Amino acid sequence: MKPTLLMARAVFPDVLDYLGQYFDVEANQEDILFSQDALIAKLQGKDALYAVSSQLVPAAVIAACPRLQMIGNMAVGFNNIDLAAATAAGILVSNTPDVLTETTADFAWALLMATARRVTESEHWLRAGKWDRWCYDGFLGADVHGATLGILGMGRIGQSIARRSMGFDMRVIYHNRSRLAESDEQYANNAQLVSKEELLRTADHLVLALPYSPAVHHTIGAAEIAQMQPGATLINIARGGIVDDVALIAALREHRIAAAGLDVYENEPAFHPDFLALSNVVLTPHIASASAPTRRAMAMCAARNLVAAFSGEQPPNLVNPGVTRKVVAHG
Ligand code: 8YV
Repeated sequence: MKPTLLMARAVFPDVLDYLGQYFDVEANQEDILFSQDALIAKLQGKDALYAVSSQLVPAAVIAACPRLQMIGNMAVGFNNIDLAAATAAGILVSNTPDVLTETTADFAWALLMATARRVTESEHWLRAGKWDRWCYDGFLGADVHGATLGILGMGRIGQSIARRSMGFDMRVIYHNRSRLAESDEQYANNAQLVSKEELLRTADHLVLALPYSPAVHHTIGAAEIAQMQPGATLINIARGGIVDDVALIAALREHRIAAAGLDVYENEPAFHPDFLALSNVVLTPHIASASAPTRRAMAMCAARNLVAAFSGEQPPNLVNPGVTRKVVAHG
């Protein structure tokens, strides 16, 4: 008998076909969003869950689903899953690193450029029919070339963002839990480790690329924004909750920093409505990894992790390798 698998959301049909070779799959191609109760009900009798980062899997779900043996998350971030509870329950958890690094770094730059050079703001103005003459001071933005790029969270994605700054003759500073190896710093355009205070004070463009955990909740709040330069831009491609959105809205409204570019929000997709009234913020709906090839690669990566586990192998992207697995042999 094949193991049973619940799909939290819709996925590419060929990925579903692939999974169907190994699992008895309950698909969700209607893309219904499951409440916690619905998820618990659907997971009864299921061995595995194919999740995405918007599908929360808290301890209550894990406790209520004793048969669950693995969660394959189609995301590099896995803060949607209570990892400690999953690990204690013997549930394997995997993510999809690497395959999205370059695409996400590309998008950080798209957001940075659009924010610094006021691309979406000026387009909205043009589309509204307001363009009747050229003006010497129309939509003056910040320079990107020659500026100081600050990166908070210098993992794979942060390093790839930094590397791209070579073409813009930028100086790169970063703050991270630990210093990178010298070769990685060189790769990242000779990035230089600084304190968080120096990063905030010095960066012309500050990009957030750190993973979310409760320890970094509101790591950028009113006090941190107050330390930034008045002409600075803030880019968040990491996770909602790292920035205090209410504090950012107040700062943008009072032009305490020049602008922000956001792909992620607290409580998304129900983000703070006051962002909509601000012209100095570029807003995108959590699409940093959304290139066609990368989303396919992520979907297959999550699927392969699940297949590996139920074929008796170690999933390549296990995030809780210390887990005492309860995956039973399924042939
Ligand atoms: C995903 C992401 O699009 O991988 C992540 O952690 O945030 C995005 O790439 C999204 O989370 C899908 O689950």
